[in-house]
Amino acid sequence: MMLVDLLACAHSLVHPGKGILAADESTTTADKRLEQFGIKSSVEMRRKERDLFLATPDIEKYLSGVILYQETLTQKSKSGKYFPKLLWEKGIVPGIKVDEGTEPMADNPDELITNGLIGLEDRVAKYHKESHTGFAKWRAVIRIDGDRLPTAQALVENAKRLATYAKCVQETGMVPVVEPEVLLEGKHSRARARAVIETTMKAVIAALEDQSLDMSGVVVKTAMALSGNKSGRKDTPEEVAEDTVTALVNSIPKGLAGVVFLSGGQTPDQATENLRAIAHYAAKAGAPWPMTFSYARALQEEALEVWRGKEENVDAARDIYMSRLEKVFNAARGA
Ligand code: 5MM
Repeated sequence: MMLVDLLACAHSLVHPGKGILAADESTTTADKRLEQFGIKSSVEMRRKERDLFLATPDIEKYLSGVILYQETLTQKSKSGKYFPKLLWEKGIVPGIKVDEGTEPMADNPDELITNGLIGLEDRVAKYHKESHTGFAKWRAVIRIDGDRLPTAQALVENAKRLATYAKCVQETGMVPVVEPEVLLEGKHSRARARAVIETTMKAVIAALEDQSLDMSGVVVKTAMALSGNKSGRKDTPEEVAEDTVTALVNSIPKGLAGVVFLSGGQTPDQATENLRAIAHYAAKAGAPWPMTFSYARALQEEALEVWRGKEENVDAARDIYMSRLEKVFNAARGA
């Protein structure tokens, strides 16, 4: 893919209202999610789960891209087509998760560092060449604990790795989706989440600039600014919108291709209503880049609950999935 294609791909991913389905749960996470809904996991059951979400007719009305896990690249839909091909034929860009998960940091085991730089260049080139992926995602995980965490060391080291991966992906001709996730877990206030998102994003942008990335071909994936899930506080969508957009406007330069949100453990309704309020506030505040969704749980969990791994439930599960996609699509447009 030439640079011009890369930029076109970055812009198509954040096409107004359309968003990205994050179907890139690693095997361990995918198994945990299936088991949560009473589904016995196996390679074939994970393939059926991916088929449920990727082969639903008309998802291209709402989705610009889907992030896949490596196992899914070489699996086929019920129709006999490889999943990346199926998506391209629908006009949806297939992407790939290229990080290899997190481990505790050597100097501070309470914080996490993301692995996957070893052999990255070869893996990225292979995914692009053999599976025709158009973008690649790397997730760093940032924990909040009062004023103690995150440490500057965790922010700088994770930002450096995000920038190194992003450079490698861009040089291969794919769009990097750069995800520093600030976790919802904890007793912290929404103000603290906002400050940490802003500081984290500043560290990431500085690292990307150090690597001379073409920012117009970069998509950033972020959490929303929310009170911690053990804070006892429930934020209104307007509060979330103001703090989230302010943190991002203060840290992300004009010229970036776009910003996408993860759902991070919010209910599907919360993730929808908060996104709608963000779209309204962003328009009012004049945020300089498009913003949309890149949800995993908030798009899939209602359908998994209905599906429960059974063929006879596929149609009903797809109905509820399409209904959620439509709600989130409208919310992203502020409608
Ligand atoms: C934060 O997780 C990302 C978005 O998902 P939610 O909308 O559910 O928060 C998601 O893309 C995540 O990176 C993948 O599911 C991979 O997660 P694991 O834990 O398997 O690396």
